[in-house]
Amino acid sequence: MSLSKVVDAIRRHKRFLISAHIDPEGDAVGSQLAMASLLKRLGKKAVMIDEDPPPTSCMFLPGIRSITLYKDLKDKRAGKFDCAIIVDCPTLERIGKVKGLIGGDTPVINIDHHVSNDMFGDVNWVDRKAAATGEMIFELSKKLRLRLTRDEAETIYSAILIDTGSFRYSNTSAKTHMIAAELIGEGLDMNAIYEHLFELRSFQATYLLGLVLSGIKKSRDGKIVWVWLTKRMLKESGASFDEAENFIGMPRSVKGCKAALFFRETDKKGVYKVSFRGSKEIDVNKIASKFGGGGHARASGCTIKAANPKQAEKTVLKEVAKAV
Ligand SMILES: [Mn+2]
Repeated sequence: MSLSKVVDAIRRHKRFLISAHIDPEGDAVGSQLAMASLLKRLGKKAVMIDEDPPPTSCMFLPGIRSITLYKDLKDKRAGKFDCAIIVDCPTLERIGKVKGLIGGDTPVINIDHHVSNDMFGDVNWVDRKAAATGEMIFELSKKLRLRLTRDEAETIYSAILIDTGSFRYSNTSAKTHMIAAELIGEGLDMNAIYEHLFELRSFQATYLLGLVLSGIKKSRDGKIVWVWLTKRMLKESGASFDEAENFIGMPRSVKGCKAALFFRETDKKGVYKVSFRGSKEIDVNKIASKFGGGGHARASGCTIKAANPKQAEKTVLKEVAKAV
């Protein structure tokens, strides 16, 4: 039903803005690229604009350099597009400054799979069972009767790979595998994609991982395990923040860990970002929501303000301790 409405809205409009959440990862970026490509094949104009750059690990994706950063836009007026498509984003606020480009009467299409999605669109297609927004773009291509090109298949496959941790997380379904099989059938080099997304890491990022792990901590019962990424560590290693995107997998895989946390300092003093990963007994979306964040039941994030890192840690751990 919602999917048909998305198709109707796409057919009715001509100039599209496509955006995704700040600090985008593979699902956000891959879904955007596939979406833009499909629209162009329908004879539409599509411009991808994000506040933050794509992660380094995704720079191999076809078309990635056609994503424009908000800060590089010469014309920042609203209303240049007759429709906005927001992918992989739980709230409109999460697209950051790009929101300012959407005119008051511009219809917004919301395509997402986050449990915390607040149905911000004029057309909302939210499938909380989808492992990745990429799966939904795949379904959309079917509905549009467009056979995916190899490049589109690669971007969608990468989106799915990131959000399922390469088919390891519990959100992976039989449907996920069936979609993957069809995508692979378009001639993808699965091994190369896997290496780009999960294995290849710069020397600097590997050094950074060492610094981050040297500060690993756990609660007395071992059910909560967390790490910190500080600006000092970034400086010492020479790595960029986005290269640390998979680091949370380290505390997460500690035996007995029910909730893994990844804290990081931001450029703003007193502002900290926290990523959460939970086991199946713990809903980390609920924990992140208490701090104005959100995401999925097993993976979520939030931003908090605190006087110092110790205080930020204490505030968050208190809420996590209640849940475990
Ligand atoms: Mn996603």
